[in-house]
Amino acid sequence: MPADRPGRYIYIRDDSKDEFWSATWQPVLKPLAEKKGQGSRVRGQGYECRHGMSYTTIKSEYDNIVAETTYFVPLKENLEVWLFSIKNNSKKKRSLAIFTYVEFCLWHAIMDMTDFQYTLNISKAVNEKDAVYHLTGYFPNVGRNDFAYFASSEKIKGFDCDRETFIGPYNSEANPLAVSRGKSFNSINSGGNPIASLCNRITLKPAEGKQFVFILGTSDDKKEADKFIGKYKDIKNAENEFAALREYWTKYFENYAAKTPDENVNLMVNTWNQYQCRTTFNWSRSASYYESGIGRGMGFRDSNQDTLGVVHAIPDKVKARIKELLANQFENGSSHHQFFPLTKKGEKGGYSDDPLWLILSVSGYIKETGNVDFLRETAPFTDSPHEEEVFEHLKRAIDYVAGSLGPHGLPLIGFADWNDCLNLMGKNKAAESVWVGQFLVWAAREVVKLSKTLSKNDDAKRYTKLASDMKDRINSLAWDGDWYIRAFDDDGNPVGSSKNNEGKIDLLTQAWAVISGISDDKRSVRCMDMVKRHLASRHGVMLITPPYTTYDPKIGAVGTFAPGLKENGGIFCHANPWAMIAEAILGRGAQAFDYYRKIAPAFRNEIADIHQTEPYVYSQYIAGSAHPAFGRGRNSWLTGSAAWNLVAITQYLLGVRADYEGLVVDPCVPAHWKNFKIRRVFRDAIYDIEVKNPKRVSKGVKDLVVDGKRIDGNIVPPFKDKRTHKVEAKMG
Ligand code: IFM
Repeated sequence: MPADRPGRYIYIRDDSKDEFWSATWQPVLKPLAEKKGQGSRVRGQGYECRHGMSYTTIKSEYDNIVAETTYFVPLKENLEVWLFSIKNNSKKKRSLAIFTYVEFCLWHAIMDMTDFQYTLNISKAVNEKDAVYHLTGYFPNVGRNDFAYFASSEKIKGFDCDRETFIGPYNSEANPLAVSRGKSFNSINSGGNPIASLCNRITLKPAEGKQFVFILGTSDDKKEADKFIGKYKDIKNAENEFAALREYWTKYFENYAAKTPDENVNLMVNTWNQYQCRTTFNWSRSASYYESGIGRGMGFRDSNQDTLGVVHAIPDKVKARIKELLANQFENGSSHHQFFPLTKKGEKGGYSDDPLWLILSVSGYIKETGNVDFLRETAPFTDSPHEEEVFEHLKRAIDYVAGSLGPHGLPLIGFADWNDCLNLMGKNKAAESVWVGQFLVWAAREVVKLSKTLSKNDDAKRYTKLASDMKDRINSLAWDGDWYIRAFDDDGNPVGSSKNNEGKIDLLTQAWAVISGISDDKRSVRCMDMVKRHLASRHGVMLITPPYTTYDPKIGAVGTFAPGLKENGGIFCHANPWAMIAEAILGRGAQAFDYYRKIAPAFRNEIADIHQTEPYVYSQYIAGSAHPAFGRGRNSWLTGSAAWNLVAITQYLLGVRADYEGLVVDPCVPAHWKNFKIRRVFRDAIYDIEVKNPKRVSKGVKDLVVDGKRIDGNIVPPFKDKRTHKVEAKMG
């Protein structure tokens, strides 16, 4: 049974009472002292857990002993610090033993699962001074000699390196034998399951406290490991590293900060949403609580989208990531679906939308930085070392998608498009995606703008025509009467149409009709009204309705999910921002904001018992109305929801977005908002923007004053002068 057990614990033992508990409540589950108003759902679970930027602090109290541990990874070191403090709040002297415990993995995730007879016979962990070294890292076929280590800042009184010995034959992590008997076994590990447990003993007078630093690191150089062990003997070094981490995040957030009338919005855009964006950028979909790190690497479409959430803060890292992504494109313009972060090896293909996401990330990077020269830099292909200019890569992406059309002249859907589970292709190889057609129009128009910047007029003409033809085709073939259909199946029948019994309407083709600009005003309003009527719910906008009730091989994996879950009628938080953006383009600020607040985690804190996932990061989806757990979030953290929600709120609702010519100020907010402020770093200058809304409108900037001078239009030019510029925008 999978359980919330991270395999890293601190046990505290009162030797005079032969009693022990854990500083983090789990895994011993001893009833801890509750604080007034703490509101724990389980009696005795009175600990406080605070998550901040790159750290977690857990505080607890048992029998007047207060323990607090802050966990973090220093900025430039391959190790985790546990800054542990313990205080005696009782009136008596107390003799305590601190047992730490770390369970190691065996270095090679696949062999750990498929050939553990091997790994369990090569494991090795030993004690040296105040540390345990886990030396299993040698795999001849991997050719690396990494090891892990765990160390205490204080002299230890005992250790264990072997799990079975420490835990005992019939015990568990809740009552390890070494802890319950009050003494380490001093076991080493030579084959079997390696762990590191260190025992420190202290005596605390009343009101006396003590601090420890425990470090858990990995290295391939013993000297380096020992250097860090020495460094963290001094608590000050841990405190300094923690301060440096805080400083890092303070600086990071200085790139964008908003002050709006809504505290939940401020909380999301200024810290948590940006923080989640940075996490998804780092990890893509490769390893998390939900992803084991083996099956999924850096998603090609995912990583391209993830750049949107961080490009304002770390443009150079974004550029480097785009280069990696470009190198996963084939010479024919198609691309791998994912690649692995360590080996950089790509795999899988056949997703019809993948190639086009490159245009999103490259154009986003250029809009932010103004670095048009990037288009002239070169990158290789995944199937050829031959290098071509970035611009050429983008053209090939478009040409590939535009050259893979089906019977209606729409893009073939391939294995799937953005919706991984809409697998329509059958023996005719004829299924087509209307949404990829819309996305192609958006991408081609972006490439037209880039062509013009490079004075490539023939390209500009060619892609203008391509976009216009595709737009006309979609409008003549895919308008269902009230909304756009989603696709044509392998036999040419519509999917996402009023004619279907299930999956009658799909959010994607409505929102993207507006975003790509293919729909006229009438159709835009109509299809988004239909989104509200059929897909909007009190917990957010569902992806499709009604969900599929059975698996139909002609429709694909979407029908394997219970109705209301994931792509089968779930509230996909990744796709909801597209509804927000579409509503903002239509100028309907109240509706756009309503969609925003329905899924933004901070607003869902009030219903945390229903939502269940963390109230500070987006989940991939929230269960839709067809599911008994309607409103329950799932798969938090590594999801495109992070970047797209940040784009929707900052660029389309608060409305300040980077464009090729400068910073566009184009807010669309609830009409009752009086004013709000944004401070943003953009191309080597700082912009202090104040938006005033005296007429209480939702959209439209009437006056734009930059450094006291009125300017035409709503684009603030890039000053690139490292100075602060005051921008006043009056809506009306
Ligand atoms: O578009 C995908 C994404 O790449 C991974 N998560 C699910 C989304 C929708 O299928």
